[in-house]
Amino acid sequence: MPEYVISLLNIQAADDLMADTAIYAIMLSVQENEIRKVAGRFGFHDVSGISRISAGHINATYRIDTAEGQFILQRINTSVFTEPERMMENISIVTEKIPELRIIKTEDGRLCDREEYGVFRMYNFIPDSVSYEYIDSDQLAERMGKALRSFHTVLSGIDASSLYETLPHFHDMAFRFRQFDEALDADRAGRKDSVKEEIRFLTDGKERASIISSLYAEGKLPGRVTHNDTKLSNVLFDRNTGEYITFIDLDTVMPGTLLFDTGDMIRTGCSMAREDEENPENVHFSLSYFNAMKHGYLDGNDMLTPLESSLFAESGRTITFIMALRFLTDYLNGDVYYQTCYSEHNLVRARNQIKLVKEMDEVLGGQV
Ligand code: ADP
Ligand code: GN1
Ligand code: MG
Repeated sequence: MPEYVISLLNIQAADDLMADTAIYAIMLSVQENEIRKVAGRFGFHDVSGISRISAGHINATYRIDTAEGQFILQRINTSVFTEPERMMENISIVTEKIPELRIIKTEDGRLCDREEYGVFRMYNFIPDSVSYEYIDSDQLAERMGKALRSFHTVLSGIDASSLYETLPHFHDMAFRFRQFDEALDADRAGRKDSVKEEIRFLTDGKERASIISSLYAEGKLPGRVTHNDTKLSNVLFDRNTGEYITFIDLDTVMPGTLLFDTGDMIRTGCSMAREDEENPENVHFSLSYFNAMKHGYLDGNDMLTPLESSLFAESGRTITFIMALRFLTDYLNGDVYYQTCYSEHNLVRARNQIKLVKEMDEVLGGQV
């Protein structure tokens, strides 16, 4: 499994990883200086190491090494999260229930730091932990299912009305189709003509893909506290024992349906390759992982209504579909939302999601 750590204090190591070292080196000197100042405002004036963790499409994440130990410092993407202080209030409510993950406040007691370089927050660094980009055994798939069941049990102790809706309409299919249609109309990057097949697949699939989102909007699926970004790489496991530690990336915790979370778990945990695998031949949906995950999540789970349980498989299809739609929308818009490393990155991601939806239909068709 790949590691996503680049030391900012070791340009030689970065050299192996970055295509354009000259530009990266300039970026490094600015960032290192910024990070030291920000860390100071959290009370850490003796930073001995800074490493960029490159997993994640939205925020910028660093591990900082200090005399008091290691910490996670994140620059929050304020184009996406426009009210970071309110988002941090949500996270504060949730982390009260998660002893493994603590917010480190600024020296003057704030949940995040808003200064000249942006908005930053800090957490304890969870040592000996690992997150995966894809699963390689039934055992891990079952563990992932159990992990989400236990996380949902923890969230069920929180009153949904106490949370701010950080990103309204996040999984609202009608809203995502409106964004898609706007991107098609504008065709800002001039890419529309090159992705006709993908556009057709998504357009034709609108009705079925909207089932869960419509049931939720109609109040037929209960509103609960949900994570909304339960992809595999947002879960930390113990590097030595493989045991689940905690979900991280709590930015999108807000009211939703549990099916948004089971869906993203299935999307990422039953794919046999990374989300951005460049060889489509390697992208497959694993029925075996799906069954293991399903046992892990559903066995002994008394939270779900019969309707929720019956839509478990459909949730995977729905969230995989919505991600195809969102990646393709961003591709059409010229890659303005997700971090990308090359010009076709969002297209590769979108195509992989489409392939997974097609394979789900082949192997799970009857489970809906
Ligand atoms: P993003 O919002 O950009 O996805 P994440 O919060 O998911 O950022 O963090 C990115 C990566 O950083 C994670 O996949 C994980 O590897 C690592 N990470 C984040 N928080 C912690 C933590 N508290 N302890 C250890 N590693 C962490
Ligand atoms: C983003 O932050 P990250 O990388 O965990 C996105 C999710 C997508 C995911 C796809 C706020 O999550 O919705 O499912 O990428 N987060 C936001 O990998 O848009
Ligand atoms: Mg993440």
